[in-house]
Amino acid sequence: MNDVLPRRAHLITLEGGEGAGKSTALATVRDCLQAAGCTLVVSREPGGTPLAEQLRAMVLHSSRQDDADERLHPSAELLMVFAARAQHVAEVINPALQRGDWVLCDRFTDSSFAYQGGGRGLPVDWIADLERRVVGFVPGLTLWLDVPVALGRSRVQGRGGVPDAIEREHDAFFERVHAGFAARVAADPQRFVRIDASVPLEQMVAEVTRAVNAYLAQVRR
Ligand code: T5A
Repeated sequence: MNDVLPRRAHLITLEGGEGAGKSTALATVRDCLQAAGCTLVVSREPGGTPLAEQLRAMVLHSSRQDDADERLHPSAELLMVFAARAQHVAEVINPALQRGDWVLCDRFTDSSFAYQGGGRGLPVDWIADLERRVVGFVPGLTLWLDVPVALGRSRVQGRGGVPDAIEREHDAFFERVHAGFAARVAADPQRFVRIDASVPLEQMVAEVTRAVNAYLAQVRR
């Protein structure tokens, strides 16, 4: 599926399950790109524009209570993350890439395949169709921060705070999300670098730095 979509070399995305350490990895990638003199836009999904951030809040906080009168339907959730993405691609990502800037994005379309496809069980061909129509390209590099579900969950719990609608899901949901990411990587191994996110942070930072510098050397060859 992915192989028919063009790559955007200047788009780097970070993916992974809950508590994988994306915040630290994002700062590491940003530092590597800035050190290499790249002009950079850092963004996130769902979100990245005012409207897309409103959609994010609706997705993550619409049904906080288990006894809420109205739960967000999985297909509505999928369409909302893609509505946010349509806005983000049109307003932020495409203009930045057209200027020749780099874009570093915390989560992107692979999260929809993993969470709405794997986690919620929605048909992967729906998601692929939305990806083709709404986005039309894939990143040049995607770092998959791979952490066992139980470890990631324990880190998030250790951080405290009120869990959002997705964080309240059960372990079986997150195991399906993990399998969803693994399937994405297997389908497009050239785009992904798997980072072992179960190791101490300093080790993960070193692995991320190596991967990004190797990618920069390849793109600039
Ligand atoms: N979503 C998103 C969809 O369902 N569909 C979509 O299409 C998209 C784009 C977004 C949510 O939306 C869903 C997926 C998500 O549920 P988010 O803000 O990206 O929300 O969500 P999270 O993944 O939940 O982000 P987190 O901030 O919770 O996770 P991180 O960034 O991976 O975790 P981080 O860096 O905050 O780390 C958590 C804690 O663990 C520690 C950190 O210090 C921190 O305290 N930690 C480590 N400790 C020791 N060793 C390590 N290696 C560590 N790594 C992290």
